[in-house]
Amino acid sequence: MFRKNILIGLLITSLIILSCISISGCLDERDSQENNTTSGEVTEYEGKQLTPISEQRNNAIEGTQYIDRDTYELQVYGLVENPQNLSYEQLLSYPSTTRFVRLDCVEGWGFDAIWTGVPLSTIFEEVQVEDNATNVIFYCADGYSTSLELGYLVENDIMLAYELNNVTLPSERGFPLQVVAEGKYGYKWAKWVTAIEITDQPYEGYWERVGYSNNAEVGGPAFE
Ligand SMILES: Nc1nc2c(c(=O)[nH]1)N[C@H]1C(S)=C(S)[C@@H](COP(=O)(O)O)O[C@H]1N2
Ligand SMILES: [Mo]
Repeated sequence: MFRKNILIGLLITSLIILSCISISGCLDERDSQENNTTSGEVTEYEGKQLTPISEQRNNAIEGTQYIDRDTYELQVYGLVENPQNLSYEQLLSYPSTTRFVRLDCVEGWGFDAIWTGVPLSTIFEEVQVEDNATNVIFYCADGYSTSLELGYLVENDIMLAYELNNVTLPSERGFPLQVVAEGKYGYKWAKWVTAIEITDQPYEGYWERVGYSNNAEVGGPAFE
């Protein structure tokens, strides 16, 4: 009789422990299951719905690049008075800007997000871009490259983003930096940027070289 009571007691105790574990597991996951987001990620900004990072597409030419934050440097050179290699910490230390921008891939898909980063004009001031400069080339860790006009970047206050939907850019999304080329097709949104060259020549990047428009204005022709 005594042994039977102990056995029943043990059984009840273990049932209680097991159910506690499963309930707390459910509570932890409930947040991210409801809206399918990474922890800390925001899903709305100034009344606009954002696309969860998990639902944003990634079609990079060589797959995800993994960049070490501690050894990373952004090289900025070309038609500048003061070429610089900027560390990740230096990039984070500049005044940041945040805004809602939609990415539209030329293939017809897209997503809405908020981006936080450093305005390129801040970096241009830092390196002292020369007066005759007209174009900016972005080189990436996967061998990808693209270019944008200096005037477009300055006039539209285009940023190099290090955060997406309020979280640090995940590696698959371009850590440490992605160009938020507002109003331009996705192939201008260079990810895993490692170098920026300032030039006075037009430049054709990876997709531009095979015929995609170098202007790349969203809504405009894909090819030129
Ligand atoms: N380094 C690098 N950047 C890149 C690409 C790439 O292949 N490599 N693809 C471009 C294209 S075609 C698009 S549509 C966007 C997609 O950006 P996302 O991964 O943020 O969705 O990244 C752009 N930037
Ligand atoms: Mo794209």
